[in-house]
Amino acid sequence: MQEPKSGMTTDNSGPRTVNRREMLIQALMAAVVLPQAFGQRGEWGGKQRRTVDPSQIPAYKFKTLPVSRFPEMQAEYAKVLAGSQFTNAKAFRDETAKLSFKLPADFTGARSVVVVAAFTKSMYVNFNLNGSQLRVLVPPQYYADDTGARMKTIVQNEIVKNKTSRIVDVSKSTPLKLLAARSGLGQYARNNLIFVDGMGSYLLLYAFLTDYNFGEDSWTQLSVMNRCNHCDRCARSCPTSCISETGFPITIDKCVTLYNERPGAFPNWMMRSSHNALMGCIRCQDSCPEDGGYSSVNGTLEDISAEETQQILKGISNDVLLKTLQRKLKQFPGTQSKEAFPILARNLSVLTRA
Ligand code: B12
Ligand code: SF4
Ligand code: SF4
Repeated sequence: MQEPKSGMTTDNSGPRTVNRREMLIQALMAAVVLPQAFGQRGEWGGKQRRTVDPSQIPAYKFKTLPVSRFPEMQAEYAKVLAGSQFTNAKAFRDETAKLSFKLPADFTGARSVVVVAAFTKSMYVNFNLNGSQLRVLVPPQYYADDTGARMKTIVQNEIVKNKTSRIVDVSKSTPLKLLAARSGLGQYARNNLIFVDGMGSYLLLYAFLTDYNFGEDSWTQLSVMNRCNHCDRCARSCPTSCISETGFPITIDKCVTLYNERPGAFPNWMMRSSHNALMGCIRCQDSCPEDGGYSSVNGTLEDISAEETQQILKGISNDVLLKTLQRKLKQFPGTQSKEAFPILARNLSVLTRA
């Protein structure tokens, strides 16, 4: 009988090739299941940062709640916002004023809400500047993600599993983190984000109302992710010190994202070195041990040419440039209109002078 060649195994169903990809996946899988000792406060117990096999990360996870839970969540959300813990900054109040747990007037027959967490990786983009490349991060949420675009269809076909139930996307009008925490889909953490088992915090949340009755209620008490009780890495990594080492929630007034998502000059107190992404900020996620592995799963967008980079930095937009950038940057918010373009110009410019 012929001996199996190196790199091949035999079983009852005949020879099976273990290719380089499978060997790599096996090695990565072993790394995933290695226990992550997390000893001293705020430090990695082990020497190695966790690696994750991207093919093992679920595309999405979901939970459902009956809409009879809406009044409780509405009262809870309104009470928190009326308290003194949260900023009165106009940008924050404008955003949160749009959010509630109220049924839309044209869908009072909704029975359940489906809350979905979709794993969403960060992207990088290369700008060509002065003969070299500047590699810039585009965090989840600032580019059009394929799974996000298909989410309503996924909910209809894979979660509700019938074509007759009505599904309405209420992601833009619902307080998503509280919904995710109350449904048991995820937990709040010190950095004020929601973490979901198997995807860390590298996720986007979505909510859909449906007239389908799931007949279950996964109502969950609010709790903080256990690891946060003996860790403060996000607090130490936040460039503007918005995260408390001792309490919750964050000081939103200081959050880089509050300023770089919108037009206008950055506050004088914000150091140039605080900026680390084309929009938003990634520090409280990429420093978190619970996000270890997920933060390394990323992709790359199409390069921005030297000429396009120059045009952006000069702040002069035209229809052709906007169209090209919308395609290359996958609908990045600063490419959506001539009015939004100065946000892209400002955000890139502060990174080039860092
Ligand atoms: C307004 C907003 C912002 C504001 C304010 C952020 C904030 N922390 O509220 C700004 C512009 C700063 C922002 C920044 C970011 N955002 Co934002 N943002 C939103 C938005 C529109 C509303 C959030 C909201 O309701 N805030 C109001 C407060 C009151 O809500 P809350 O934090 O849930 O408050 C609860 C807790 O604080 C809790 N609480 C208070 N004290 C305590 C104490 C304990 C012990 C416990 C357990 C709970 C608790 O009670 C409150 C409710 O009852 C949502 C989208 C949506 N539709 O919900 C996205 C959303 C929250 N953002 C998101 C993201 C990704 C970000 C950024 C990471 C983007 C980036 N890369 O920069 C940063 C992260 C900043 C941070 N560390 O929080 C994701 C979060 C995904 C996740 N994993 O959780 C969301 C859900 C968007 C989405 N579609 O997925 N964001
Ligand atoms: S770094 Fe992660 S685990 Fe540590 S306190 Fe912050 S959110 Fe919690
Ligand atoms: S997004 Fe950046 S600035 Fe805002 S809390 Fe997180 S680390 Fe701090």
